[in-house]
Formats: sequence, structure tokens, C-alpha cells
Amino acid sequence: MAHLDKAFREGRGQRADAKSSTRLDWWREARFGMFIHWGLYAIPAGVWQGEAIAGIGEWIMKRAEVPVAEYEQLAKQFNPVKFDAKAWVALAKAAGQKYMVITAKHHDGFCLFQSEQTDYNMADGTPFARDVIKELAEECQRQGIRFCFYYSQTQDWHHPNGWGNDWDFGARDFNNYLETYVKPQLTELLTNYGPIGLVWFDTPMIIEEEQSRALLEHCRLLQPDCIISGRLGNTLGDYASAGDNKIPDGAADWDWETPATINDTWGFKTNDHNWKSTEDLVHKLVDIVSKNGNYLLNVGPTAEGVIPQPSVDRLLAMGQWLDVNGEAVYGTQAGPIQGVPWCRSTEKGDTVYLHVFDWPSDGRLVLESVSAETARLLCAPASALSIEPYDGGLVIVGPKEAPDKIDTVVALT
Ligand code: H79
Repeated sequence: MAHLDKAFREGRGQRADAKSSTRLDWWREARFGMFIHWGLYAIPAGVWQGEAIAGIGEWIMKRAEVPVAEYEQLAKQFNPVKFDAKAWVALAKAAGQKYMVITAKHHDGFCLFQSEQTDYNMADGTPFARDVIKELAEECQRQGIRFCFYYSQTQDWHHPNGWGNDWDFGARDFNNYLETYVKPQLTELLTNYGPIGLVWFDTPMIIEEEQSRALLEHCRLLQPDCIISGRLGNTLGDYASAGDNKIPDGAADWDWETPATINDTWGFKTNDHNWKSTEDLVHKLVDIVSKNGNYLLNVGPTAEGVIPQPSVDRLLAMGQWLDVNGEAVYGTQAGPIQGVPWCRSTEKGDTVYLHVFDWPSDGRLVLESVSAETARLLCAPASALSIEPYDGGLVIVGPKEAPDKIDTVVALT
């Protein structure tokens, strides 16, 4: 597929035998997840020593080349007294998100979980002294959300043998880091927190095929049902990953996901106010699902442990739309109408869902090469719409005013 991003086609692909795997069934049904980027970078929140640092917030250590000894000091200040696992999980639930992926360890090397491998973690190295991964895992279990974690397997700017920090460290033994640090940490994460839905690896960079395979097999032995993201590297993941905030032009016939931000950063930044509208976010979700993908939408909580209100507002609004129209999203796949600007389509069984982004002013929806016996609006299911034949297709006659300003869903059977 020439129109798809090169990395998506080649580097972030799905392992050949994963396409037919039932391991992915819950994830294919889910379609919408919550990503959480949270760590020490929430404290500087995009500003280092009075200077605004451009780019994504969780990269501040690298962008400002902050020495390890200095950046480490942030741990002593990390005391998110407003952190409330129950509220975070309840938000995901109200948003209609079915899985949660949180940064157990991002590139800066700080761990949100209690680890025997390093004290540089939330439970042992901060005044907060709580294992937030444990609290979230338990709360997800309680509220019926699949709990998952992000783990930076290649980049670690805090570990002398990890990749990416060349301002503190020189020669490194990357394989030693994988064997004596990454694997034991994955053992902890896949042993101490109950069933894990998936592990979201990221930025494979220098990792070699044998090393990716070793991590895959390591995870499999610990939790055979756990899904492994495409960014494990070397096309060994269970599903493919589109680029950050990238949506392919057309439907793909493999399993894939777009990780995305609501504003422009993953980790919290005080200066990023560029919030996407609810309409844009719903359209992106539907666009992705209409192409067989999943949408993993990020929040970046503050250093106090609060999810920014603009994110909360938009997620709740998405949840309201999904309360009415979820039937046309969950468990669906790419529908028969593709490449038409004013609508998207999804399908499940013998129902085709037409998602109308731009409702025509005469209320007449003209569809070519489609046949249907009944048409109903998901937002007003009691009243059937009439269908007229038209030149090899059909016309659905609806009201002149858009029933749903964001996306009106018409179910065709
Ligand atoms: O976790 C989020 C990002 O931190 C991570 N992937 C998502 C899910 C990611 N890692 N690397 N990248 C994204 C690509 C990063 C590119 C950039 Fe930069 C970081 C552009 C600006 C800052 C690297 C450093 C390239 C220029 C400076």
C-alpha cells in the first residue's frame, strides 16, 4: 500500500503469524484505549531552568541534555498527592475506552512501579512512596478495563548501558542492559500486577532481531495471553503501530493502532494549550476504526496527579457520543464505503454503519454500489428512514438538519 507510512509498512509491522491469532480478539473488539504518559517530566512540565524547551514534554531530559545527577533530583520532589487511581480508571470508563496503557518506564528511565532492579522508582525513590502501577492495576481489574503498560526497551537515558544518553555515558553494553535489567523488570511487571493486556514497547532503534525475539519469548513465558506491540521492533509484534499521531490514508488488512495526543505533547506541559476539539477527536476515532485500526488516546497528568481538565472534558464528551453510537465502533471493522470525504463506514455482521461527518442540507444521502433493506439512526432508533433506489445504489432520506453535529450514524441492514 503505497500511501501508507514507510515505517508502518516495514518497521512497525505485524508478525506474520499474529494476524490469525485469537490473542488479539479483545483488542480488536476494544478499538479505543487510554494512553497515560506520567513521570518525572511532569514536574518541569516543559520548562528547564526558566527556559521553555520545545517539543514533547517527556523528552525534556534529552532536549536540554540534563545530566543524570541533576534530573534524578526530581524524584525527591515527586509527590502527586492528588493521584486517584479510581478517578483515572473511571474517566477511561466514562470515555468508552476499554484498555489503559501507562508508562511503567519511559525513556528517562524513571519507573512508576516498585522494582528490585533500581531505587529510581515511585515506591522507593519518591516522597509519595506508593506503587501507582499496583493501584491502577487493581482499579482496572475492579472497573473492567484491561490494564497494560508502556516500557521503553531500547532508550534509557538513566542506565549507563541503555540507549540515548551520550552526554553522561560513553561506551555501552546494550545486550547486558537487556539481559540484566530489562528482562528482570519485565518479569516484575508481568508477575506482580495480575493479568496484563499488552506491553507497549517503543522506539526499537538499535535493537536487533534476536534481541526483540528474546523479549517476545520472555513475555510469552510469563503471560502467554499478553499482546506485544509492534514497536518491539523487527516486525515481531502482535500488531502494527502507525506513527505517533499518524493515520493511514486507507484501510489496512492487518491489525494496527494509532497512538495519539489530545494536544501536542504526551507528558504534561504547562505551555501546551493546543487542544483538539471533541469533533476532531471523534472523527479521528471513527476514521481509524473505519480503516481497521485502534485509537490509543493520550492524557498527560500533572505532577500533582491530576489529568488536565481540557482532556477530561473532551474524553467525557467522546464517551457521551459513544454511549449512543458505540454499536458502530466496538467490535466493528472497515466497512464497504471507503475514500468518500463526507462519510466513513464500519461493519459488524450484516449491518453496515454509515458515519456521516457532513450531513447534506437536503437530508438525502446518496450511496453508490450499496444495497440495504432498512436504515435507522442510532441516535433515534425508533424511526426508520426511507430508502429510495438510485442508479445502482440508493438514497437514504433523512431529516434536513444533521441529527448529530459531530457524526450521525445510520445503521443499514
Ligand atoms: O512516548 C511517546 C514519545 O515520547 C515517543 N513515542 C510516543 C508514544 C517517541 N519517542 N521518540 N519519538 C517519539 C520520536 C521523537 C522525536 C522527537 Fe526529537 C523528540 C522530536 C523532537 C523531540 C529527537 C529529539 C528528535 C529531535 C529531537
